[in-house]
Amino acid sequence: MKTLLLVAAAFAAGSVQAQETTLRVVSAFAENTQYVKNYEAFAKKLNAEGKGTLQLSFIGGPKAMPPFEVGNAVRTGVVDIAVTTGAFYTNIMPEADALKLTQIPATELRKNGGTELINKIWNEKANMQYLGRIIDFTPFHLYLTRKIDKPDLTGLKIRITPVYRDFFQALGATVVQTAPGEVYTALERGVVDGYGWPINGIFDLNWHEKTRFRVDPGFYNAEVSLIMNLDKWKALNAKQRDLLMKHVIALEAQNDSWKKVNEEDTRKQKEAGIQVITFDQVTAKQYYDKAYDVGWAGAIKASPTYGPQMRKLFSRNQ
Ligand code: 173
Repeated sequence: MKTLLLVAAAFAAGSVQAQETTLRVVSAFAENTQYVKNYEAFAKKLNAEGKGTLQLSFIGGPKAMPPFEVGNAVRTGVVDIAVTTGAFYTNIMPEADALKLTQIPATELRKNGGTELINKIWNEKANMQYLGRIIDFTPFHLYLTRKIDKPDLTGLKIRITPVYRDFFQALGATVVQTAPGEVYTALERGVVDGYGWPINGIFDLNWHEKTRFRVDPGFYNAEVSLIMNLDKWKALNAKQRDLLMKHVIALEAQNDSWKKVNEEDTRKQKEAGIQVITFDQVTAKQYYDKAYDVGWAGAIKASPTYGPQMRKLFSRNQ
């Protein structure tokens, strides 16, 4: 008996030395979305290589945790990592929403100091380590159930998240914030006349059934990223961090694949009978420029220190 106990103790010590850490992951987006599918492929590769070192364990999507609570769960360490977007955790810090304003790819932000700045802010204000971006090259659009002939949303009720709030309000809309999971019902019941969403993904939750128009051009750059609790990040050893970041950077480097997804979804929208509303060239430029003007004005007002620094590193011609 005594020998057995000693053997058990030795095993326990051995497993501590081996230091396999399992990180708990949640997603603010539903499991059937492309965002989560890409995450799953990434986690599968990481877990295969990470046996004995690092494992990712997926807890669930919006049914496991409401999207707007995910940021706080990462901040406090209730979960270790999240697949989410900055718009969903502006309750932690307003800077989170500025990731939509990047005009240069995440791979370049790693080189120009952009990612470093993000991590300075995310560490300091949200107790988070920003790991990397899993969607890029993807504009947002306004989708409608009613036709407009100029960029004037007066009298229309539009579903938003913080991404679109200032812009759609500047265009005269009445706005209603909802999680993605509530959009279908809001459209079905006529509670809203439209919604903001990226160019891809409207088929995942069947919104095409309730969508008649898409307004072009798109604006901003849809952002979904992996964020991690800072204490948990610091508790990883070098080997675990390297493994995690190797896979995150590989995933980030695949963001080009979104261009194809976006082309495909644009085609599918057309096939589904969704009509495209366009404006004349001057009006279209005004619409697009207004999105950025209003977006940066909001970001700088909310964060007078970091707003201008982010603008400098995130913008193409600054
Ligand atoms: O519209 C949204 O819910 C939203 O803010 C978003 C952000 C990034 C990707 C997809 C949706």
